[in-house]
Amino acid sequence: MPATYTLIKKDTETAARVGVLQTSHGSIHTPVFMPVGTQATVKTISPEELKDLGAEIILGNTYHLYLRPGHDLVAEAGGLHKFMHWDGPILTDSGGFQVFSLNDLRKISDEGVTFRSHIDGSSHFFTPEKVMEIEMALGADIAMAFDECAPYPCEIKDVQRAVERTATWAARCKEAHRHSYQALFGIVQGGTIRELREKSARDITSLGFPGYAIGGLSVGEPKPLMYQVLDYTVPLLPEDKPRYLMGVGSPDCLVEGVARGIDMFDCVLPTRIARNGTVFVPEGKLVIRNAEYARDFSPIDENCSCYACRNYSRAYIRHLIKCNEVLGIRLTTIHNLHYLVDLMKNIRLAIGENKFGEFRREFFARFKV
Ligand code: PRF
Ligand code: ZN
Repeated sequence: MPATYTLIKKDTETAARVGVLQTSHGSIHTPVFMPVGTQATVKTISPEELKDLGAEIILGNTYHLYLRPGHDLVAEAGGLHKFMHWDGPILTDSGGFQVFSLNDLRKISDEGVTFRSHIDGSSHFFTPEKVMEIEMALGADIAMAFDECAPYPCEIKDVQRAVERTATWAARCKEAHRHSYQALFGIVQGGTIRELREKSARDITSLGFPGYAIGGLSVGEPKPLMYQVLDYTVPLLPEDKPRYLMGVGSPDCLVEGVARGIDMFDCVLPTRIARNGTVFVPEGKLVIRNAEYARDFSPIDENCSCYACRNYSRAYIRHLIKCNEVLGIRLTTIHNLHYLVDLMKNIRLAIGENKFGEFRREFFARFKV
């Protein structure tokens, strides 16, 4: 059964909505945050711990898994779910972003992208057909089309070429994609140029996908500009399909994305900042490495019910992180993922009660960006 989306309730004050996305590995309640497991693991966290946190879907990366251990090896293991012992839903990103962000030696043509491995410098060629072959072998529940993400800032003609390539590549992806249960989502590009977003949305939606992502945002543009692009782009996407804002995961952006009608988010931010000792609290970000927490024997957040907050103090976690002890970054990672999963749960509850506008105002009265 390929992923199917059911819209359950729309907020009356904003464009926020709740829904359910059903896949063969379980249901996902939206809006949802997807923890990133680039190399077939959410760094330092076991699948059982992810389940306990309440994570309903995780993300894997085509680019990384193709280079190491190789998609053929993952297929031989029985697919990504079995290989990594996660039986819940998985989404794989196509490499359309990683190839551009991790490679300075890449060469793009209409046919595809030549790039060098960041691991051993070997040369590789990604085409839409190749990426579909890899994503089908990995066997995630949702595969992303191969796209071109233009940087920011960027000349209009380059954004335009990325929009055109993204459209022809999306059509080629759709043509090459055959899978019993895997859904293929299209990606809208267009940078911060309204006419190009409109063209890309027309191009991609006219191909007909079971879900749509907005790519090319959160690549260095100011947040108000990203919100503006969402304001005019989301309404161009069909209401009865899920909408995914790629690579966005700071709490304030999740609330603002949901307010504009986004259903799915992913980002390395919560797990990455956890590893350098930064945690989310209702007031914003807290740098637990700081000296001011050396004798703070209270939990990260006394109202948080995560494993770290139930059992450990800021002083202890700070000590572990200062000593580079693995448990320290495991605890901050567990807390940050729990914070976002909980935030999304509370957002869904608020939309369900038609109180999301109020939730948003209360959130920003406390949370300092
Ligand atoms: N395209 C793909 N993956 C992505 C992005 C994109 O534009 C982004 C941009 N924020 C993150 N991940 N394929
Ligand atoms: Zn916690």
